[in-house]
Parts: sequence; C-alpha cells; structure tokens
Amino acid sequence: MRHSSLLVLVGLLSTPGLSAKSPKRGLVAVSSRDWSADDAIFVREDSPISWYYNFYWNVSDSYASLPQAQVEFVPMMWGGGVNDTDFLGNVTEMIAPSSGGSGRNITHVLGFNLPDQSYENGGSQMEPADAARAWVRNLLPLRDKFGVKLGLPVVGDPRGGWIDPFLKNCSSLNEDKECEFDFVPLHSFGHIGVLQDRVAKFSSAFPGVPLWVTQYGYTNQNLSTTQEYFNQSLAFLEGNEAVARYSWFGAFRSVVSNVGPNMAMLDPYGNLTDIGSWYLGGNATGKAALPDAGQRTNACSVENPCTGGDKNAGASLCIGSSLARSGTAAALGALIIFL
Ligand SMILES: *[C@@H]1O[C@H](CO)[C@@H](O)[C@H](O)[C@H]1NC(C)=O
Ligand SMILES: *[C@@H]1O[C@H](CO)[C@@H](O)[C@H](O)[C@H]1NC(C)=O
Ligand SMILES: *[C@@H]1O[C@H](CO)[C@@H](O)[C@H](O)[C@H]1NC(C)=O
Ligand SMILES: *[C@@H]1O[C@H](CO)[C@@H](O)[C@H](O)[C@H]1NC(C)=O
Ligand SMILES: *[C@@H]1O[C@H](CO)[C@@H](O)[C@H](O)[C@H]1NC(C)=O
Ligand SMILES: *[C@@H]1O[C@H](CO)[C@@H](O)[C@H](O)[C@H]1NC(C)=O
Ligand SMILES: *[C@@H]1O[C@H](CO)[C@@H](O)[C@H](O)[C@H]1NC(C)=O
Ligand SMILES: *[C@@H]1O[C@H](CO)[C@@H](O)[C@H](O)[C@H]1NC(C)=O
Ligand SMILES: CC(=O)N[C@H]1CO[C@H](CO)[C@@H](O)[C@@H]1O
Repeated sequence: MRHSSLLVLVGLLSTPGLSAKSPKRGLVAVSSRDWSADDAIFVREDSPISWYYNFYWNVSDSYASLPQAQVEFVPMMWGGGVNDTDFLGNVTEMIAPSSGGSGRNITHVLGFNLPDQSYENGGSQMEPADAARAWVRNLLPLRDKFGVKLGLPVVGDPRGGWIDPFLKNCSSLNEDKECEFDFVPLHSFGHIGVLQDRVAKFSSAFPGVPLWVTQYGYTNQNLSTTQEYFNQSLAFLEGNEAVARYSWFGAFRSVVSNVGPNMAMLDPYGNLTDIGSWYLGGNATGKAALPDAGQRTNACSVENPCTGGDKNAGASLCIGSSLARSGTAAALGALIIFL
C-alpha cells in the first residue's frame, strides 16, 4: 500500500508541462506595440494559463506559434457582421485552410463584446435584431459545421433588455430556434460581493450552462485591497462549479492600466507584480505597481507616464493610444471593461 501511493505521488510531481495548466485560467491578451516582448511572460512553459482571447478573430502575433493544445486560442466576433460573413470566412479558413494543410483546432468562439453599450463606452453597439442576423450568418455555421462551442454575447444584464430580444430574433431566421449558444461569458468589476452576485445571477438565468468570467477585477483600489480581492476572487472562481473559465484583467504594465495601477500584472518595467506572479503560479515578487517618485525613470515608456502626473488619467490615455494604433476592432474592445 505505502509503496503504491508513493509511486502515484512521484508520478504526479514529476509530470512536467501540461500538469501545471489550470483548465479554468486564461488571459485577456492586450498586446502593447511598445512592449510586445512582455507577451512571452504569460505563456512560459510552466505557465498555468490554458487559454486566451484578444477581442479578434485571429491569433495574437506573439502567440501564433503556440499550438491549441498548449494554450487554446478563442476567437471573438467583437461586433459587426450584420451584412457580411467575414468572421465566418476567416475562422473557417483558420480551421480548415483551403490551401490544404492542417488547420487550427478551434473549439470555442466568443460572441459580441458589449453589444448593449455604445461605441463611446467601448461597446459594439448592436441592435438585437442586427446581432441575431450576424449570429445566424457567422456563428451558427461554425457550430453546425465544426461543432465549435459558442459564447453568448457579453452584456451587463443576463436577460432583460438586450439578450431576450436577441434570442427571440433568431427564431424567424433559424427555423424557429433561438440563437443557439453553449456558454455564457460575463464581466465583473467591483468588490468580491459584486463578483459573487453576478455569478449567482447569471447561474440562475442560465442554469447548467458553463459561465466564463472573461474580464474581472476591483478597479482603482490600493494595493492591499486589490491583493485581498485577487486572492478571494481566485479562490471563489476556482471553487465555483458554474464557472468554467476566468481571465483576470489585466496582462499589461501598470503605467498603461485603465483600471488603476494595482490590477496590472506587470510593473512599469515589464516585471511581474505580486498579482501577476501569483496568477502564473509563482511567489510574490515585491515589485511595486508604480515606482516611488525618486525611482521613476524615462526608460519605462515612450509615452512617458512614469515621470508623474495623474497616474490613472495618464494610464487610460496610454492604453487607448497604444491600442488604437493597432487599428482593429480589438483595440476598441480592450478599452472598456465595465459590466
Ligand atoms: C493571422 O495572424 C497570423 C499571425 O500573426 C498571421 O501570420 C496571419 O497572416 C493572419 N491572418 C490573416 C488572414 O490576417
Ligand atoms: C445591412 O444591409 C441593410 C439592407 O441592405 C441596410 O439597411 C443596413 O444599413 C446594413 N447594415 C449595416 C450595419 O451595414
Ligand atoms: C477575412 O476578413 C476580411 C475582412 O477583415 C475579409 O476581407 C476577407 O474576405 C475574410 N476572409 C475570408 C476567407 O472570408
Ligand atoms: C481538438 O481539441 C479538442 C479539445 O481539446 C479535442 O477533444 C479534439 O480531439 C481535438 N481535435 C483534433 C482534431 O485535434
Ligand atoms: C428583435 O429585436 C428588435 C430590436 O433590435 C426588437 O425591437 C424586437 O422586439 C425583437 N423581436 C422579438 C421577436 O423579440
Ligand atoms: C486601502 O483601502 C481600504 C478600502 O478603501 C482601506 O480600508 C484601507 O485603509 C486602505 N489601506 C491603505 C494601506 O491605505
Ligand atoms: C494573497 O495570497 C498570497 C499567496 O498566494 C499571500 O502571500 C498573500 O499574503 C495574500 N494576500 C492577501 C492580502 O490576502
Ligand atoms: C516559492 O517559495 C517557496 C518557499 O520559499 C519555494 O519553496 C518555492 O520553490 C517557490 N516557488 C516558486 C515557483 O518559485
Ligand atoms: C528582477 C527582474 O526581473 N528585473 C527585470 C525587470 O525588467 C527589466 C526590463 O525588462 C529587466 O532588465 C530586469 O532584469
């Protein structure tokens, strides 16, 4: 008896690579053009990150060589697509290249990002009727043809104003069926009670359907409050059976954060903060989100946010400008995080 348990234990401890993966834990990948080398930090060989999304249909440049089995890429249809099938065409081409060769094994796709919010608020601003047309044109074919699992559009209110008319609008377009979906993404920004309430609300609105918390955090709090929230939320999300996946916001340097510096996983110089290191399964690093005035240097940013000024105001401008320059819908999506 003792002998065989020991063997089992040794087996578990010595399995490299995949055993370190956390099936729930993912990444909101918002690559910065100025510091694209930072991206590699999150997917090192011992990283528990098992999946990522980037608000776009295509892989992030930095992660293009990673196979799905190592870190699953989840395409998102951010918005649009009412009168075209570009998303369907591009994802189909990725799964089954017309030029031959083996495609990427896409198994999940995320629907529209905040269609219930205006562009100004970072939403994808879609009427439920238009969104239903885009769903039937671009998303249902992926489900029917390749068995891809679809994430419901992410909105503030689980049923109510936007989702119900959206689902009903499909019936006239889709043989009397609703807009079919397989999992339900949600965002949560606020204290731990907000997260618990939102998960409970979405669980009861969609009983038995897996929930993905695709952006969460407690914005603009001091370090101890942020770290306490981080620990509590991680334990809650890991332990909650309704939650299939989660991704902390965010994977960026504190100086370009639009949610306050302390939520950032990287310090101004691209080193992991405590939260960043904990999220990746490591120990505290003791790296401060922002350096003291005396330690600030111009070296940390071309946009110069380290040298002072209003931290949070500068932050949101910087993330805005650096993402906006990438010129994709992905950029818009990344700016907005609220509910
Ligand atoms: C998708 O991204 C990869 C990696 O950056 C790139 O090589 C490829 O050209 C992109 N595909 C399209 C159609 O833009
Ligand atoms: C889609 O096409 C319809 C009919 O041609 C047009 O009225 C509508 O403005 C178009 N919508 C978008 C978002 O392009
Ligand atoms: C991919 O999307 C682009 C627009 O972003 C579109 O021009 C192109 O036709 C799409 N590719 C396919 C194969 O549908
Ligand atoms: C694609 O990935 C899924 C989920 O990991 C797996 O079950 C399936 O076998 C994979 N398919 C191929 C063709 O690799
Ligand atoms: C379809 O969506 C529109 C808003 O875009 C809404 O006014 C209408 O009531 C919806 N249809 C149904 C059957 O719910
Ligand atoms: C951090 O913020 C919390 C909540 O606002 C407050 O109770 C606490 O005193 C603050 N801690 C420090 C070190 O400022
Ligand atoms: C958070 O958890 C880490 C261990 O993962 C621990 O070192 C740290 O003290 C905790 N912080 C708070 C505020 O709970
Ligand atoms: C974390 O610290 C503990 C105690 O010092 C050490 O045993 C462990 O190897 C460290 N883990 C990592 C990933 O560095
Ligand atoms: C301790 C540590 O990893 N420091 C690194 C912080 O980031 C700078 C810039 O990338 C590196 O030069 C340091 O080595």
